[in-house]
Amino acid sequence: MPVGTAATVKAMLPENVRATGADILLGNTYHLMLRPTAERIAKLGGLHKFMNWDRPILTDSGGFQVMSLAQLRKLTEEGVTFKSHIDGSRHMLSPERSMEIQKLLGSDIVMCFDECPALPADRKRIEQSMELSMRWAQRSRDAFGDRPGHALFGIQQGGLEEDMRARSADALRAIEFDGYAVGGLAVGEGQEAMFACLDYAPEQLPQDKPRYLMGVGKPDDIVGAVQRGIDMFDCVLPSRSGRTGQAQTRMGQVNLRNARHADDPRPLDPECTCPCCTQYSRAYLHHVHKAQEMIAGMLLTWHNLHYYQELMQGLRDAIAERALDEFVAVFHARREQGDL
Ligand code: PRF
Ligand code: ZN
Repeated sequence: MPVGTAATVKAMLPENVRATGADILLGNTYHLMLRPTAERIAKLGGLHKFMNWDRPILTDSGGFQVMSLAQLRKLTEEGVTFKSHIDGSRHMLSPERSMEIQKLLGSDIVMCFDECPALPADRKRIEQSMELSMRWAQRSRDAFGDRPGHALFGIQQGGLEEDMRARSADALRAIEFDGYAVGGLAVGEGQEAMFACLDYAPEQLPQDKPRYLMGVGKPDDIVGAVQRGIDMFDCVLPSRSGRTGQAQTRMGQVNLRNARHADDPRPLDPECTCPCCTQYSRAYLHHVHKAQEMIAGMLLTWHNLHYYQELMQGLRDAIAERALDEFVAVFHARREQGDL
């Protein structure tokens, strides 16, 4: 899922996002409740109409963004109060309020309201946080109610502790959700620790429902997580890094800011069929990035989203053909070969 935090995938028209192959976008409760507010979006006909995206939208529930962006946070059993990072105004989020906001937005896939503890944290802190998130998961389920055509996903927590991940999974399975997220990872623990957790976490969740790893990741993170059973991802990387001159390619990451591209007439990735790679040179991308022209972010975001969508399609095809290991071997070999 490309990330459309503030009702836009930055630097891209919705029809262009669709042209990269995206079927679904992620939106954010936290940002939209502060500006322009969920009530205003509801009055204007909902988020799909507001942002001109008529396909599915998954919304994150806000707790994770409060913890990373808001000021003066106060966490209680009821929920969290905080000051907006935009204008300092006071707000409250709880499972009930998060469900209400996601309903006002018209979200197709609603995420439970959870708490994601910053790592490293001791076992006691992880346990208390996970138990709070599971009580909030039940309250989210109760507040969400029965909404045909809309899905509610639970979010597993439990840090890097296998037993707590298992307890969290059991609590979520007992409540019953339409899909299950693995939360609390990619928060600074590193790929090795994340993969060690993903060696057991997806198996603890139902095999016949989507399993979603929140906020991941770099291409090799995604490939490793798919090998371990994950079905869905969201990440700002393709759009955010595009705006800082970084491109993901089959050969690995390319930094267009680097002076070695200044006279290079070749496309960014000769095998890529996106407008950036078929119509522009590395020299041009280097120039417009250096000159801070808006087209730099537009072209690199387009390419990066195209790359990620093609990677995911490749993974799906490989799984269908029972050839995932071969696909992954080629993926790593080409990256080790490097940028030619
Ligand atoms: N919970 C929620 N959103 C998230 C996370 C989480 O744990 C993460 C962790 N990588 C990203 N986004 N609700
Ligand atoms: Zn391209």
